[in-house]
Amino acid sequence: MEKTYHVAVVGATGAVGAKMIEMLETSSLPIESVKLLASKRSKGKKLAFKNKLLTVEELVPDSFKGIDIALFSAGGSISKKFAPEAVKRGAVVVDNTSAFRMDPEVPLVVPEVNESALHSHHGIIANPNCSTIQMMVALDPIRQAYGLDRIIVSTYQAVSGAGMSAIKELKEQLQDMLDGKQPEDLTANILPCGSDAKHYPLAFNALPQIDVFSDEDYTYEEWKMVNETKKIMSDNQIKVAATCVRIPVLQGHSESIYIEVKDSSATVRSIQDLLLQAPGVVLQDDPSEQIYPQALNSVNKKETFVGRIRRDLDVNNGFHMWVVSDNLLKGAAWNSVQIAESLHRLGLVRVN
Ligand code: NAP
Ligand code: 12T
Repeated sequence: MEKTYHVAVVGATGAVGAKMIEMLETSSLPIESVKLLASKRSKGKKLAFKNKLLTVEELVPDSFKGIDIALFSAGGSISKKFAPEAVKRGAVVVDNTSAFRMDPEVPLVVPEVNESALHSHHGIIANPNCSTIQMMVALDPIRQAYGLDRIIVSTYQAVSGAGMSAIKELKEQLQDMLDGKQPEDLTANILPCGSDAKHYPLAFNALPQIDVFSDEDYTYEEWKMVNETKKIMSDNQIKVAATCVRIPVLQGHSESIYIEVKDSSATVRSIQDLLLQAPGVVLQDDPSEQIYPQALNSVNKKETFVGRIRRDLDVNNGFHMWVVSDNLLKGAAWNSVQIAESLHRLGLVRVN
């Protein structure tokens, strides 16, 4: 008889957790049961899974008794505290936070790119940052064919990446503006970053800060894109710089990406042909018909959309492109469930 799994979702009431539940409903994973975990605040709340109502339970260490797979998305401090508790009780953890991503013992996985890294797991697997994931899906086929020397990326990130409370804040600001409020009278308590000192309105705005500032005046979100790219592509030499910007979009991150490839035989046409075949990629690139990826069209899709591929006007091996994906799906919930499916297919749902 096929093994079936007891699955836990930690942070089930959040923006990512809600999508994890949806992704599990349609997953090929043989699921025996689903346990929904969140804070004490949500205890007793009921959420639907496959036409059944499940009751949200408060997260405690013993929540993981009998659990085979635990999907974490409740913030870094919760993962640091509870992921080891889950592993201790025999569960494999797929963690969506930045808590373990750069730990050399923890595989950082985008299944289309480095699924084989899963073989070395010791109980915890990290899901990369949303902005990194979609960039890896688009660029790895190009790296494999032509080599990648450098990446310069600017992101246009949706507010849902910052959670339910940020979504609510933006919606209220947008309504207030339409009702005639002046920008200086808007309420801002969360964005650009809940834990930072100052807050600014996002409505009808663009904020060049995601997460807190760090070394060299890059934000932590920008450093995540740099460091995670090197780890996933197993290349410490690759040059990467990022500028991460929050825009008043609800769902779907967009990225303007400039690359320099190593092999000078690459052309726009050959890159388009590669991406037509690439796993998880949909090419949407026909300027003559105004065809290009758009955040609105990426919502609730699992794929990464690529278009606007064109050569740089001055640098021989330089190319530009526009890359869009649903930050809550490929950027978070779908990539995590996809990792769980890979673990199952490879016989790696076990802790050692
Ligand atoms: P969110 O909408 O604010 O949801 C937070 C979730 O965490 C809620 O379910 C909340 O439960 C739960 N939680 C908070 N404190 C808790 C506690 N003390 N014990 C147990 N559960 C607790 O946030 P989100 O957007 O879903 O993101 C959640 C986390 O996922 C983020 O902090 C981030 O680390 C990660 N994330 C990763 C990516 C990525 O790039 N891969 C993208 C987005 C988010 P209550 O409802 O009970 O408060
Ligand atoms: N601050 O998982 O605010 O590292 O959009 C993902 C998204 C952190 C993360 C965001 C963030 C992460 C955001």
